[in-house]
Amino acid sequence: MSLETIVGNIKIRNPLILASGVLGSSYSVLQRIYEAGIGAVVTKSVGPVSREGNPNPSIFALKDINGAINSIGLANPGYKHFRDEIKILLENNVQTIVSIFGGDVEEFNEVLVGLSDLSITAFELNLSCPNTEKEGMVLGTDPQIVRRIVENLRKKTESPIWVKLTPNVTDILEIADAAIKGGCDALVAINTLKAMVIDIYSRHPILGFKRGGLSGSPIKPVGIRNIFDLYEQFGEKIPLVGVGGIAKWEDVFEYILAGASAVQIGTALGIAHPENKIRHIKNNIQKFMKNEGIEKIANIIGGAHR
Ligand code: RRO
Repeated sequence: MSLETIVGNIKIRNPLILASGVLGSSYSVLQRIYEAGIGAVVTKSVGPVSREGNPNPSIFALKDINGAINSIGLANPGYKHFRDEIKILLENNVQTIVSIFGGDVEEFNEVLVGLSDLSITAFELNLSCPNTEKEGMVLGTDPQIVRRIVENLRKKTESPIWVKLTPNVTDILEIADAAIKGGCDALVAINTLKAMVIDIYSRHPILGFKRGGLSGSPIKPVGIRNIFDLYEQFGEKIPLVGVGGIAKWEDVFEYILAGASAVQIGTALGIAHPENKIRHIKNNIQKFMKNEGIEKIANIIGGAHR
């Protein structure tokens, strides 16, 4: 029995990947979680220059429903300052997927080219951040722009290119099709859903940026539906990475059966000692596979369609 999975041409030792943005971008934290047994890590999204992000509070926990609303606002050190952290991770054999963003084709280009000498495991294009005025999500909602960005970057790197999609569109399949035509190697679905919270006593929005993105358990069925639809439309033409509300080992199988080759875990790892949760999920995945007679992950990808 093996937990190994393949996304495009990358072998990952198990289907669990740390989602972007949850544990920051310092190499020591990412390395620790990798050593605890996660299959790969995705960094916080980095752009062309450093950004402070949106005013506090920028995260609000929805404790009763295991969710969160964030409006971090792409806070990041800029790719030039982030290079050294990525280098250390790669030197220590941590499978590192670098999430990048830009405001237009040229900015995406600058970031990718500025990091492309590092033999990065994969780039994840963040075309789906809900928390800025102009960038990110606007790009990711226009199929022509998506195709142009992917097509352009495809020529600039040997590393695989994954595209992270927003669910905040009428037709995610149209955007996915554009990314595939642009030449991406995998699709990642989904980013957070547009959301908001208001304090009834102060009568003001709680987040500093007012609006935010919803993550965690409440969005799991939305993620499953999107992966199911993407798999039904594109089948084995493009590998899918499922993300949204994964907190338990059962959620991992649900995403795989919908069509994901691997999954990313985000909000559920934003806790003290996330290593313990990784170990717990992994052990239970192993147990379930043994009990169900599942030899390898590939045998059940998309199983809910058969
Ligand atoms: O930084 C953020 O506010 C953020 C990003 Br880049 C993203 O892709 N998704 C999200 O919910 N927040």
